[in-house]
Amino acid sequence: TVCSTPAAVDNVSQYACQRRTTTENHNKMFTDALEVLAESSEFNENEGRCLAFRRAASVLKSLPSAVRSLGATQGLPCLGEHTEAVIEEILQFGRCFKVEEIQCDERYQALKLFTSVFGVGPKTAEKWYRRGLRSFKEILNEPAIQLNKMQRAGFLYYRDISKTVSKAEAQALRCIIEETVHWIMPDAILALTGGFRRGKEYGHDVDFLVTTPELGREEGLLLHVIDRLQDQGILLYCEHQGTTFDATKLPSCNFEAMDHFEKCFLIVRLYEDQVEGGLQRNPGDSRAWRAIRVDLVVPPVDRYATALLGWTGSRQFVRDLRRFARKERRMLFDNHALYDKTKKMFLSTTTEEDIFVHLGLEYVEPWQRNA
Ligand code: DCP
Ligand code: MG
Repeated sequence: TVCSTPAAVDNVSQYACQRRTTTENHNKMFTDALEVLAESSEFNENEGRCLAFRRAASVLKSLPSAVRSLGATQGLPCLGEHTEAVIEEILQFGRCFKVEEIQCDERYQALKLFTSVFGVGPKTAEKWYRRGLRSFKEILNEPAIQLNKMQRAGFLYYRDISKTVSKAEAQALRCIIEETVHWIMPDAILALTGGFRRGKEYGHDVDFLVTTPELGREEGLLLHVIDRLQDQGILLYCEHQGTTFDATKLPSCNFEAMDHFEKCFLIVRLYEDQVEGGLQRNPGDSRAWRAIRVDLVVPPVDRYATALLGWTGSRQFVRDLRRFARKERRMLFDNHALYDKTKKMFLSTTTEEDIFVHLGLEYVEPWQRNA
């Protein structure tokens, strides 16, 4: 498909929450390149540039067809001169010199490798790089390096958790978590969120929201769920964080800040024979399994809608929802609440639709939020 008529790209909003972006990306060639540039900017602590490249990539993802000429990008928002140059180069040569240079860069390679470990962020990766470390072997053999519990698990299960998780594996996990949650509390509410709720075929982890129909009954539920998973022998790693949620606090302006709901970051054992289409093994064989990263988040039920919207993502979609709320509506939105600065009051949100209505936005389905 060719996108050459300027009319085809007319009226694309600068806000991802006013665009519909399915998992079908017609401009992967460009967005992959921009993602490398964004990541490299992130490693260089240039947040402005990083965000600019991510916004540009997000706009291209929303287009109904492939960009075939620079003219086709006329009138699109968020495409700066750097992005235009990248698009032009790829159109002309099929590749971008700057991107290839970054991919060959020793520092970029090391930071990318290190941050692919569960529990290792850009700061730790940078520290290791500065020490002259370049490989996992060097890190693990360096006596002065003290890994925390999360990083130890990250290395221990690296092979499995760096592999993508399929939709079938996510469904199998959903069954396991559902059975466990409902065994404890039959009327508890469970939702698969993250990329799988957006219809993605693959993910890096599996995200769930858990709550109860009555406010307050969620207290203690997660610790109980963790105990049960432990009893089943499938819990390989667990970090539990208690709630620090404060209902009187205004929604945060800082997108990078973690929400305050009770949650746990897990690594769970999933047996192959629990996955539909998984390999059938001969009787007597030891059961084959893989490790998978799972997040369980427990908002109180009156915060379920904001939490669901926040955890469904994509990151870019939610980031722009928050920016739109602030800039266009004088409202503050985060995973906990929606607040109207003009009326000086919290707005009630029972469903995701309510949030879009309050913001004066057309409803965007989860599968259209792959910005
Ligand atoms: N999120 C959040 N707070 C966190 C972590 C994530 O609000 N501390 C949100 C942002 C994401 C969504 O939850 O849009 C899911 O996070 P993931 O990192 O799991 O991203 P995805 O599920 O979208 O992608 P992937 O397929 O990589 O798992
Ligand atoms: Mg996810």
